Formats: sequence, structure tokens, C-alpha cells
Amino acid sequence: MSKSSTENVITTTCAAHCGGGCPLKAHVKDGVITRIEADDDSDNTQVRACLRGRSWRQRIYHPDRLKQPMKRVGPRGSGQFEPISWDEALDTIASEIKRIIDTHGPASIVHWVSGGDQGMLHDTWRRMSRLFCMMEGGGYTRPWGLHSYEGGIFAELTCFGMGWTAHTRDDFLNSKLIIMWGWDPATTIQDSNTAWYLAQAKEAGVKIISVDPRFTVSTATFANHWIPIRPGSDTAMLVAMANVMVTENLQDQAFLDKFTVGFDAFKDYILGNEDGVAKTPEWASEITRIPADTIRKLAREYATTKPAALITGIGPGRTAYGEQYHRAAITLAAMTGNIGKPGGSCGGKSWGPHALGRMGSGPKIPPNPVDQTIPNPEGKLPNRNYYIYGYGIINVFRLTDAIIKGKSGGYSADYKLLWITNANPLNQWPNTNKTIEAFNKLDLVVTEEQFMTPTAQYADIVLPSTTFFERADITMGAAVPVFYAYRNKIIEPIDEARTPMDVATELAERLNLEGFNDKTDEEWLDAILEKSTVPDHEAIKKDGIYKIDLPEPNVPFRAQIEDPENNPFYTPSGKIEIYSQTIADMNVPDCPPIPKYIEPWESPNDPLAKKYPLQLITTHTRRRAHTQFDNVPWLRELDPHSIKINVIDAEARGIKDGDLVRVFNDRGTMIIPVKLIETIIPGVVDLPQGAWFDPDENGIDRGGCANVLSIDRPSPGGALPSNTGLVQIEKA
Ligand SMILES: Nc1nc2c(c(=O)[nH]1)N[C@H]1C(S)=C(S)[C@@H](COP(=O)(O)OP(=O)(O)OC[C@H]3O[C@@H](n4cnc5c(=O)[nH]c(N)nc54)[C@H](O)[C@@H]3O)O[C@H]1N2
Ligand SMILES: Nc1nc2c(c(=O)[nH]1)N[C@H]1C(S)=C(S)[C@@H](COP(=O)(O)OP(=O)(O)OC[C@H]3O[C@@H](n4cnc5c(=O)[nH]c(N)nc54)[C@H](O)[C@@H]3O)O[C@H]1N2
Ligand SMILES: [Mo]
Repeated sequence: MSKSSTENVITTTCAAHCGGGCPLKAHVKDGVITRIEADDDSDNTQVRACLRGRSWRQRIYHPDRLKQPMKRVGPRGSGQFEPISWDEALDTIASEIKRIIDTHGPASIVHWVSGGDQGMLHDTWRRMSRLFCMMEGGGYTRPWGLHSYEGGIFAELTCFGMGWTAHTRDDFLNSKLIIMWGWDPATTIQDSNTAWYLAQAKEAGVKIISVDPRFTVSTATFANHWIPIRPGSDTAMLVAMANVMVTENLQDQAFLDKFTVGFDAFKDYILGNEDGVAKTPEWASEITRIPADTIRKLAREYATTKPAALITGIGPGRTAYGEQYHRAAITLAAMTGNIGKPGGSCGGKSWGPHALGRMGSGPKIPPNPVDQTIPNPEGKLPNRNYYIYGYGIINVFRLTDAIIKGKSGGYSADYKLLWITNANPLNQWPNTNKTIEAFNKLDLVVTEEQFMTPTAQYADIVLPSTTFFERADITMGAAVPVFYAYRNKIIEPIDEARTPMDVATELAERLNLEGFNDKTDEEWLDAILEKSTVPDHEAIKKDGIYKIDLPEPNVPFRAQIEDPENNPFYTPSGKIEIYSQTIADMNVPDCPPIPKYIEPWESPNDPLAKKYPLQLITTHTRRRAHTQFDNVPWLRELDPHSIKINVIDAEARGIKDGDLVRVFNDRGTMIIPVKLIETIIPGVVDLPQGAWFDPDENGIDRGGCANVLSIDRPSPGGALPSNTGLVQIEKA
């Protein structure tokens, strides 16, 4: 090391897939990152990174980083790969793309991106979409539906006609009561400073109640009460609370009359006028295992404490009929008159973009001919195209089925090529064994990756990708203060890793797509900044961060409530739709026009429960962002992977803490360590999702990948039901 070498400190923002995007300060010496620190801004509110953000160095410089392109030479999953040159990799891919489009049509190409990195230039959805759509006779099949919160999106679009319904977190200080319903932001972040605002609310004396099958970190830290609930039963609890409010005349009838449609139909349902079953707390108690009096008390407290924020997490929405839970919660928020009011909440999903400030976008995407020619049979909700995956063809959770069956199964094409970026679908799509079957059907699977992930193990060509430290980009941070970030390139690409834009550009050259990319990254970023509300472009480049001061908390639908004449809701009726004619017209089975409790499949009442008596939930853990960081030594040491079981269920099976156990159902089997806890309700086990699938020679997963056990059946509203499923556990 030369003596003159100096250390620079460069601010960037984390790319990890939790929604936080927190500032990180990278210390760089001689082209190497030697240390990473969190925000220590002394002038503004700090946005501090979590343990994952601070451990990035162990991910960037991990010995397992992919060093060069790899070609599979043994059977899928065999782990037999050979390094190849970039030229060979890109030549092969280019000729395969041409062949596949010519022979099978553009719909046979499936393009899958997820949240590995959230940069606006290298987010990679745009550039490859542009590439496929610029091809002669091109386009590609795009799935619709989000893993994260499709149930919430469905409910918000149904009730409000739009999906940006979360208040900024600083608004917690205006609440008198906060109900954290299936929500553990101390672990899942979802806007960097969420826990900090909850801590302030607690200190200010705001009452906080948690409704969750687990006694979570957030419950322990912030809540006055914990109400343990059986997974999948939330809608029953919510409609019973509505029953109490109506029976005791606690609802805000003036709000309902002025701002909603269809409350009477819902009232008929909860009072039992419709089906002869009154949805009383006693009725719900059987389903939820919560004492009727507790339900009654919470209903009264929520109805009479104003304003109150019902923060409905998205975990309970990732269940069979999860959309009903979100719709019921929105209905309760309307019944208590908490929508559009400071300190209240919309009852929509707990998380979502805040429409604050504006940013330009990267390369333009021509219209996708495949989207245009094949009608979307599902997901036809008003404004569904709000979201990236707005107007795709196949629900994401049916993709494996679609790939396996193709046209003979009634799908739009026989699928041949799967292009994967920023995603680990073999691990993260439901029903891993079925996903393997689907991968085996494909002619070509390409993944751009940083590691030989489980997905990469089943791909044909693996292209080494840079991390965001090795390229420049722009991101938006979700927090208060809201911020934009200019991520400077901090180090050179590791080994032969290339940036997503470079990969697409070189592929486009081979495909003769003229004009595909006429800018350098810096020019693109300037163009993106040009269309933004960031005032000083040089300053953001230098500082890395531009924080936006909010004069007051952002409260969605404030205008609709304060000046309804001029601001109708975005629904067909212009009101909050408790009854939705759109849903009625769609006529989807088990998707009623008012929110209803529908008994989920694989509930403890299912005959299958005799064989598989335990309900499985697959939570998001602090130890990982999905599959990312699973291989980081610091985090592994912190929290070794295990399935969590209540001591009562463990004793009944002769299982001791730390034992290896067999966890199984008809979809798959794994053998992993068990952890005995008292902080989960009996009958429920928690296997934190995102651990890497690692099958032994008998196909038994030794890695503990939750999706070996999960079901690939979407809820009628499109939600991923990864918290619905039955398993059995025995000592291995
Ligand atoms: N059972 C169960 N399954 C679930 C869930 C659950 O709760 N339970 N949750 C679901 C949810 S909410 C989600 S959002 C999905 C997440 O599913 P994924 O988004 O597929 O999961 P990640 O682990 O974030 O995968 C991101 C991948 O991108 C790679 N990557 C990171 N940065 C870059 C980059 O710059 N370039 C490239 N090319 N690659 C990069 C990482 O190495 C990683 O392998 O999982 C879903 N699956
Ligand atoms: N550390 C970390 N943070 C993350 C992620 C990560 O992988 N790691 N992933 C990010 C992404 S993409 C997403 S989508 C979000 C996911 O964020 P969430 O969906 O909010 O996270 P989960 O842990 O799956 O679920 C939240 C809580 O719901 C509870 N729960 C599960 N099923 C039920 C149920 O049926 N009823 C009730 N009442 N509660 C239930 C769980 O016990 C848990 O405490 O997190 C983001 N943040
Ligand atoms: Mo997600």
C-alpha cells in the first residue's frame, strides 16, 4: 500500500430488498472498501442502516462472488458448470433469443425481475423489456401480481381505486392508538425510520396493540398488549369487530354515508341477515382462538379512540383469501372514520410508495406486442397498471404451472426462455419441487447474478453482475425524511462482473438493435435527474443524498375527505367502495363484492390437518433480505437458521431444542434444526423464508427453503398464500 494513499468516504444507499434503501458511508482506500458506516448526519434526522446494510462488505468481497460467466455442463441442479468468456455467453444467448422468437414467437419468452436491486437505471426491468420489445416480431410474456402484497393492492384498488395509502411514519405521533396487525417493522424495516417513529409514539404515550401469531421484536419493544391470533383467521376477527361496532352503534355513520358505498350490504353480512350466521365475537373466537371479550374490547377501543391507526401488515395478506383481510381492514378504517385524517390510517397495506417528489425514468420501453395481443383474463381492476406488473398475462404464482403445461394447459404459449435478473425464483417462488419441474421444461434459463444461488444452479447460463457499489445509479429512499440518492460508482467491478446496462447493450449489438443505448450511464443519470424535482444536481452527486423536508406528515386521501366535491375517490363510484360492483361483475369464484371471511384451504379444519397438523408461516427475518445475505458470516453467526416451534408442540413430539427435525407435507421434505420458543401460538410453526434450497441426494432439502413446503395456488384476488399451509414435524 502506498503511503500517500488516502481514505475517501463516499455516501451511497443500500440496495437490499427490504424497502429501506438506507444511506451507507463507504470508506474507500486504494480502490477497496475498508469499512461501512451508517448515516451520522448532524443537521437532519438520521436514517440509520440496519445490520444487513452494515455487513455489505462481507457480501461484496465474499469468496463465492461469481467471477466469470458460467455455462451449465451437467444436469440441472448438478452444480456442474464451466467458466466461459463473455463473448461466448452473449453470442449463445443472442442466437437463442433469435431462434426462440422465430420458432416459438415472442410470448414464449418469460422475463422475470424482482427486487434484488432497486436502482432506477440498473433496475433491469426497463433495459431487458426494451430489448425484447425492440426485436423484430418481439415482445415477451409478462406475469402480473406481486409476491409482497398483491392482496393489499387488490383491496386498495377495489376500495380506493389506487394503491398509495400508507401515511408517512411521522404521522404516528398524531395517533392516540396504533394497532400493529401482523406487522413487525423492527425486523422488516419497510421505510427506514419506521421503528424510530414508533419509539417516539410510545414515549409520547400512544397506546400500541399488536395482533400477531408471534410475540415479535416490535411487540416486545413497542406494544402495550399482544393479542395472539391464529394465522389466516384475521378476516374473521375484523368482521367480528365490525359486528360489535354495529351492534353497539359505535360506527361513524356520517363518514360512512358521505364517503362510502355498500355499507348496508356489509352490515347484512356481519349481522347474519345474509347467511343466517351473525359474525359475533363468539363466532370469531372459535376461528381465531382469541377470547370473545378480547375481540369486543379491541372493537370498542378502536371505535372510540380517535384518531387511531390500524396498521395492517402484509404478512396476514399473504394467505388464502388474503385480499379479504385487507378489504375488511379498510372497511373498519372507514367505519371508524379514520381515513384521510392525521393520526388515522386507511387500513390498506402497511407499506407502499409515497408520492413525494418526482424522478425521471431510464430507457424507454416500446409497447409490448405480447401484452397487446393476448387479453388479460385476470387482474382487471381499475388502475391495476399503476404497478410495474400491471398488465401481465399470467398470475406470477401460476407461472410454474404455465411453464410446465404451456398451450396444452390453456396458457398463452409454450414457454422456452426464462430471463432472470435481480431475483432468485427457484428459491422464492412457491412450491420449489414444482419450480424445478418447470425449469426442466425450458430451453434456456439465463440469470444475472452475484452468487451461484439455488436459481443459478438450475440455470443454463449464469452472468456475473456487479453490486451497486460497482456502478452508478439513482434511488429513492422510503423514510421520513424522504430522500433521493445518487449512488456513485465506488469501486471497480469485481473480477469479470458487468453492469446490467452493459450486458443489455452488448446483447443488443449482437441482435442489431440500433439505437438501443445511446448514452453512458452518467448521461442516463443526468437525463433522469433532469426530469426530477431534485433542485441541485451537482450537490446530490457530491453528497449522495438529497433529503426532502416534509412540512407535515403525508396523509393519503386528505383532499377527498376535506373537499369531496372537487376530489372524488378514484373508484367508479367516486367513493370508498365497501361493496364493489367491479368485483361483482368480474364474477371470480370466492371473491365476493363485499369483504367476507372465507375459510382458507389447508386450515386446521381441513381433513389434511390429520396428516399435517401444524400451520406453517414463513416470516421475513432480520438475518436476511429474502435470500440475500444468507451467506454472510456475521449474520449467520447472529441467528442460525431453524424452524421455530412452540414448546408444547415440541414436547408432544419428543423434540428438544436444537434437534434436527424432518418437516414435510405432500409438496416436499426438509431436515433442519429446530428452535423451541414460547413466543408463537401453539399449533403454528415459523420457518423464516429466504434460506437457500440445498437438496441432498434424496431430494431432501438441508437448507431449509420455505418454498419446499409452500403451495403455488394464488388466492382469487391474486395474493401469494405463503402463510397458508399445513406441515408435520418429527424428530429426524
Ligand atoms: N415462502 C415464502 N416465499 C416468499 C415470501 C414469503 O414470505 N414466504 N416472500 C415473497 C416476497 S414478499 C418477495 S418480494 C420475494 C423475493 O424474491 P426475490 O426477489 O427473488 O429474492 P431475493 O433474495 O431478494 O433475490 C434477489 C436476487 O438478486 C440478486 N442481486 C442482488 N443485486 C443484484 C444486482 O445488482 N444485479 C443482479 N443481476 N442481481 C442482483 C441477489 O443475489 C439475489 O439472488 O420472495 C417471495 N417469496
Ligand atoms: N429483514 C428483512 N426485512 C424485509 C424483508 C426481508 O426479507 N428481511 N423483505 C422485504 C419485503 S420484499 C417485504 S414484502 C416485506 C414483508 O414484510 P411483512 O409481510 O410485514 O413481514 P412478515 O415477517 O412476513 O410478516 C409480518 C408479521 O405477520 C405475522 N403473520 C404471519 N401470518 C399472519 C397471519 O395470518 N395473521 C397475522 N395477524 N399475522 C401474521 C408474522 O408473524 C410477522 O410478525 O418485508 C421487507 N423487509
Ligand atoms: Mo416482498
